[in-house]
Amino acid sequence: MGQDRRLTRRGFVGAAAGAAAAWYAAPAGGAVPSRIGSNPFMFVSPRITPWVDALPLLDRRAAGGELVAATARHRFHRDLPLSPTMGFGGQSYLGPVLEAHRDQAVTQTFRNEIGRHPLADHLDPTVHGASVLDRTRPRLTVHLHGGLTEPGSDGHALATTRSGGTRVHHYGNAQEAAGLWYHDHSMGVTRLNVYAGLAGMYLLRDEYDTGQGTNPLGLPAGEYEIPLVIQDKIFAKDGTLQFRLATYVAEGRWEGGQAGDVPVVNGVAYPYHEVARGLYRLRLLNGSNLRAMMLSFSNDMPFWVVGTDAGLVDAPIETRRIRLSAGERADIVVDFGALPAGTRVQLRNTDRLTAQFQIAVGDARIRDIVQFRVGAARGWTKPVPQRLRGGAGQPPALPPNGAVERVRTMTVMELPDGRRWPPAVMSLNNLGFDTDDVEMIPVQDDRPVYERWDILNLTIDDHPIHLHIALLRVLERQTMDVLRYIGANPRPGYGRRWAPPAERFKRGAPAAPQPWEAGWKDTVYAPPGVITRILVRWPSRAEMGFDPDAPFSVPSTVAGGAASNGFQPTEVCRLSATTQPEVDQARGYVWHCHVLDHEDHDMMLPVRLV
Ligand SMILES: [Cu+2]
Repeated sequence: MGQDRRLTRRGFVGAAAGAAAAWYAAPAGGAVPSRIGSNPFMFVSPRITPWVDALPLLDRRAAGGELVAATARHRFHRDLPLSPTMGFGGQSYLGPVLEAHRDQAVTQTFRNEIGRHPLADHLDPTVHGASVLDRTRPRLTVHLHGGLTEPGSDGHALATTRSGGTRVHHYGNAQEAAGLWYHDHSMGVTRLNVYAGLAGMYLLRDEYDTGQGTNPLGLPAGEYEIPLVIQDKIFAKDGTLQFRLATYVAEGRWEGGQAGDVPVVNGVAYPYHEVARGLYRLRLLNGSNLRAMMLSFSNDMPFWVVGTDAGLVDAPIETRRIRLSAGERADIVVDFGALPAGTRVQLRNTDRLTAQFQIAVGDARIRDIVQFRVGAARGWTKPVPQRLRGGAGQPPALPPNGAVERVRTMTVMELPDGRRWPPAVMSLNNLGFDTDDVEMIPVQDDRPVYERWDILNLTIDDHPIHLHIALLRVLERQTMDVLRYIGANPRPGYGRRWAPPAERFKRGAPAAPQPWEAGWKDTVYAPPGVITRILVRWPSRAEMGFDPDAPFSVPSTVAGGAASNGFQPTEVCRLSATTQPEVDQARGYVWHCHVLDHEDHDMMLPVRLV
């Protein structure tokens, strides 16, 4: 394959279907699988008894001060042994729920005291940014997902520390109450660091959504407000945490995506929780690497969405299901008071992995996730609020969509890479993270800037797209003719922007967003073969109160490590001379796919606000 290899119709189909077919034909990677079920291509966890461990209620503490990330040992289930893991703030897995208040700035120091990586054997030193050093001296950089954060505190993927290092972040908290979360974002190892435990929730409060029982919105609070970090895991034959999923990919090779067969909530597999008869506010986070979940209750009871990624909706939205991609959050109110004492009801997932994933890897299923046991005691007996915005004692109603100043077309692709195994690299706009072709956003002093982004998912996989520092609203989705689009627009070599407009290739009528996608978000589901149109709101300089393009330091040793592994995703890739090999400064933010395995390799691009 030469430098001008084009992604022809045949080439593109080959990138997806061909890869799956090739993987089938490949020999297993040398290591002996620990346990294989009916599908010889995937690992299966030992059978685990559900509903024997209580749901852990995560520690809460005020944001600010020092949070140490360290290696630990954690028990995911009564019948499983201690697993090597990572956690923040002395927790053996995940971190405490940090609580902050609007406009009360905090200084949050993250200290890296991580020892040998608990998933060292799974680490692939050949993907972008990773090196063998990450096995013994893992990197850390912490991103506050959904935060309006100055660039040097945003947890840029290259702004990492190694063991012993600290990084001081300033969080202005100059934004509405919302359920944010913090997690590692280190280039090339994010999927392993988060899977091992480096994530936590960050509840931002304001004068309306105070988190107290007296809150003017009438939302359940105290013991009736429960953060739920939902994830999926695989456990090895010996019961310890495993990352590797596919038997035919050698251990220590990037696998394309990780989906487990055991649900873990707040760090425990199949937990139960005893609830009083009344309303509960559940702060849901899909903290999985890849898996999207369609969540409902086993008795099909309705519940109410009161907030999405970035804050409250105007009024509670009654629904019986809600879909969360990896990285998305939902703020829901559930009425256990309508159920008789003694009722047991499970929060469950009815979504399946994509057909592509099932063919290539297998259908690792997650169904019932957490069991609620309704007791006799009365709990939060106030009614479900009628409205959440626009009234007295409420934040202002959501504004109408601002006028779009610019439309940007973005492509989501999976490209063949014959020199790798598995033979694929993930890409946005046919570019890699080191591109010089940086998205430049002209921000204004005194008003936000609205753009429309048309995200074209040209693959047959799901990709949830996350923008740092921006807010977004889902406008509509429309099917497109991917093959005709590709045929009509020859793709240049990797590393040159390729995102032609798709107007001529749309099919059928646009579909409105799902009811649970109302309000401000920061992560959006981009389904395969679909144009996902979003309104992107870039904050004004006045709102930010900082220079969004201020340079910040990046340890050159880390960057050097990145360059020294010789990452070259395809024959036509050239690492940018301006950012490699010795970087000591960086600017701006990133946008990326929130499948952690994808952002690690190399579905993440820079963006600058200028
Ligand atoms: Cu993706």
